[in-house]
Amino acid sequence: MEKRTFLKTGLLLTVGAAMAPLIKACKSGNKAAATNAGMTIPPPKLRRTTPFTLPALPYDTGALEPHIDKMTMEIHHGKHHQGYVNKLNAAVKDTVYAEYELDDIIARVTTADAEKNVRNNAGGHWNHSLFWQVMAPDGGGKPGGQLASGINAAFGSFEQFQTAFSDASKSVFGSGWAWLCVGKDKSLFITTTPNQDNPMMLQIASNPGTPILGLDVWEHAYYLKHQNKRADYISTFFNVINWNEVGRLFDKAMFG
Ligand code: MN3
Repeated sequence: MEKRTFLKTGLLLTVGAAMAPLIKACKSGNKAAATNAGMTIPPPKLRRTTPFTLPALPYDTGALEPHIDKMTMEIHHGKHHQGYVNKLNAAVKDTVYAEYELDDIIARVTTADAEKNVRNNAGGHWNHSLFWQVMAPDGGGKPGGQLASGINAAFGSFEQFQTAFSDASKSVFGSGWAWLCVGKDKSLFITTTPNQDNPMMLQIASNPGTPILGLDVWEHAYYLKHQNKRADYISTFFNVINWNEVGRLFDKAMFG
């Protein structure tokens, strides 16, 4: 090979290798028409000009005692969730996602290795932002309104829903989430996702839908109080579910 040709080829290969993750991210990020179980990725709401920030808790860190302890809430919100926010800001830098809103990132992110940090930290930010809202100090009891009818229609009764949701939460192997979702056909269903994935990740989720309730079953969510007893944590979660908020999300997903 002539020296000049070699230098040129060598340079191209180097630039090519450096650009590959970015190009990959751009390609998948721009894939706008993909559908999953009838759900289509909506056009992006360009553009976001400020970094992601940690949303304030809608109650005091000790407000969910004795069901969820104050120290767990302090670490879970102040350290774990803050960590996802910080890492997400770093992960989207210089990618196609840099100016996307969180929902738009979630809908587009793929399983590509180059997007792993975006996937994990966008999911972490989205999932916890929902999680804090679907709990409340005066929570628990049973849902009312349209949601009560929806749950009865889908699961037979509230008690049957509670059993199914608890079983799904226990079934997550390792770290992940259990969800109550509204599907494209407007029916309620329960699903789980590993790690920080969620059902709005249309390029990833095996059962896509709009989550209206989510339960974090990572050990960091319960280990300080319940140690290895995930079942106790799942059972106590039902004492703090904010059914008013879950009902509002249900109505929004069902009726716009
Ligand atoms: Mn968590």
